Amino acid sequence: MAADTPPPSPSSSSRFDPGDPLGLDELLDASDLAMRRTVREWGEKRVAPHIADWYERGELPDVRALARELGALGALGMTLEGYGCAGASAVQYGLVCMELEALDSGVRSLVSVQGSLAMYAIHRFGSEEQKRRWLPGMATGEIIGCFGLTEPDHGSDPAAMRTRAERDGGDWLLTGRKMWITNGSVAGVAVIWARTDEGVRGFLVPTDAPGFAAVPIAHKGSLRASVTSELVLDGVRLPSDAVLPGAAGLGAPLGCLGYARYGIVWGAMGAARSCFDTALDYARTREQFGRPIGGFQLTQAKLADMAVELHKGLLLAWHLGRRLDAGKLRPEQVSLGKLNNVREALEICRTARTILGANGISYAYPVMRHMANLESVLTYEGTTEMHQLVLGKALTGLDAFRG
Ligand code: TGC
Ligand code: FAD
Repeated sequence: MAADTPPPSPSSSSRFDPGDPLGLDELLDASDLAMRRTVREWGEKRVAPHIADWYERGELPDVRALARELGALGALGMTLEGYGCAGASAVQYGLVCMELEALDSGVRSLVSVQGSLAMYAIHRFGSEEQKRRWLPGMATGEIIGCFGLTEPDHGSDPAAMRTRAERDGGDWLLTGRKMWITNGSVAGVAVIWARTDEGVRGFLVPTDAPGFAAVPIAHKGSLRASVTSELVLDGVRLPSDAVLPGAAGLGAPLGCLGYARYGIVWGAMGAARSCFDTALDYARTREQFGRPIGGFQLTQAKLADMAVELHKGLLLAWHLGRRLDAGKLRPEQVSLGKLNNVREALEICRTARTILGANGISYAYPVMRHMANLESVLTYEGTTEMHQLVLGKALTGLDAFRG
């Protein structure tokens, strides 16, 4: 640059886009944008017109057809290589999670559990035979998977799990209960984590095995358009090759949570975006005291703060995605992302709710539904407190989990 050329300075020569105020789309390449567009268009046609009704009725109807369509989009196990999986980047997976959660956290949950938990566990810890048996059908959505770690009495502290697997001749016998299991009642295969004499091991349980039962959990005030179940394992007999050979110790199931938590970092911003867009539109058109409520300074302060947190959260998600694609993402960094983005997404949804006034509590708008969903998202895949403690331990070197 010539000595007399002034350095670039902020100017208003480029357009300000209220949907992308930081110009973050410039961080995405053509295939990222194409993937986002494809999933958004699918969701607008297939899910958006019905989701409020499904949610109110407390069901995700025709979940098997939905899973097959998501499989056809390449969204199931999409970052995995081989076995019919798309081998996409972590950033693309994040964008898909965001589009799906902008529809409803339940749709993103279906995909997270299928791909990032069940398929990931088989891909990472399974034998070649297990991978060939399960993964191609799971990638197309023909087979739905679930992931059973949480128990009725052991959620944040899975190290204390009671579900047990014992050797019986050449077989394994599984006994115990798993609670709050997404996809449980519609799964063809359950990845079950159980205590054994050799420590925690993972088992692939075909859900038609005698002694296995999945009981849907009713009366939920959140994640209503999602299948959530209790799993009962009453002496389920499995052949010796049902155990995941590469998974030994609690590190195995905890190691599976990384990808799913990363997807939530993006997904939560999808729910927040939907609430922000709804609130902005409402603020421009709803009139009180003779003018649009978006013209009041207090409403503008809310919208400005929401936009700041939404786009900071997206920048954080993209940064973590780039680190994941480069093989440099640490679990503590995932904790930071999940902690921040879910907490801020919930705050954005709550603020949107206030902008909509009484309409904010109506299912005619998506805000209350997203807000209630995010209460589950705040809890599953590690509660806010667990991620604070993970970060606290990394910062201080002191483990505060056990007092
Ligand atoms: P700790 O001694 O810290 O760890 C035991 C072993 O695990 C390793 N490890 C991890 N590895 C990879 N990624 C992580 N995030 C890991 N966290 C721990 C660790 O290095 C160690 O390995 P090794 O080789 O030394 O043995 O274990 P701890 O018992 O002290 O527990 C730590 C704590 C509290 C962080 C952990 O228990 C935890 O994350 N608790 C939260 C449980 C949780 O998140 N459950 C999620 C269930 S699945 C779900 O919610 C699905 S919802 C899906 C949807 O619908 O979207
Ligand atoms: P608890 O562990 O009992 O915690 C209760 C409260 O105590 C929380 O606020 C927690 O942060 C706090 N607390 C606990 N220990 C400490 C501590 N040491 N210090 C400070 N505070 C502490 N699990 C699966 O395995 N698979 C699934 O597919 C799945 N899907 C789910 C779907 C939904 C809709 C929901 C709601 C949950 C799902 N879960 C699933 C379970 C989820 O992972 C657990 O609910 C979560 O890990 C928390 O466990 P808990 O509910 O038993 O709460």
